[in-house]
Amino acid sequence: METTLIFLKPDAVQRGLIGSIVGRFEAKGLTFVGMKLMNVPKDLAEKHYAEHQGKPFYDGLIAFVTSSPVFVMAIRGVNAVAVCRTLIGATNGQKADPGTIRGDFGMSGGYNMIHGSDSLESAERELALWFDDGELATIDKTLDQWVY
Ligand code: RTP
Ligand code: MG
Repeated sequence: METTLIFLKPDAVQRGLIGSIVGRFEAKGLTFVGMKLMNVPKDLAEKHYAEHQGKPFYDGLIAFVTSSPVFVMAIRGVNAVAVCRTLIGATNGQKADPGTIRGDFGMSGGYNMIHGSDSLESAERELALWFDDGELATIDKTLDQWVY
């Protein structure tokens, strides 16, 4: 079991796509253990995107994700990190495969609606940034083991 950090960026929230996108993860059989709508403090955005500091798109990216609320999720499942990245699709919506979130809903490379952790190490780092200790739900899978 892995837990990954996903958030819907301001463009997805503003376009009214929360339900459509969340529904894809739910239908896939993944389990939500955290969910919240929040404004992103600048220091959190900077810590989250530290690997991109200095790149040409960095300042615009920080301005974008701090501009209005994002919808944050902690999603659990077998191979959840890779499965969620597959559901999300390539960074640029023009290149993302049909059937993926970015491939179906967007045309932009920067305003691309959604973030997903790119490795288990990133997921652990990002979950600790976005959720407090004890904030994630505890789920006893023995109670619903007939569901994937
Ligand atoms: P993310 O981290 O948001 O899940 O997306 P990703 O792994 O597919 O892409 P990454 O390379 O980590 O880039 C992080 C975010 O920066 C914006 N970006 N803009 N204009 C550009 O060339 C450009 N490149 C990246 C996107 O919002 C991207 O998701
Ligand atoms: Mg990334």
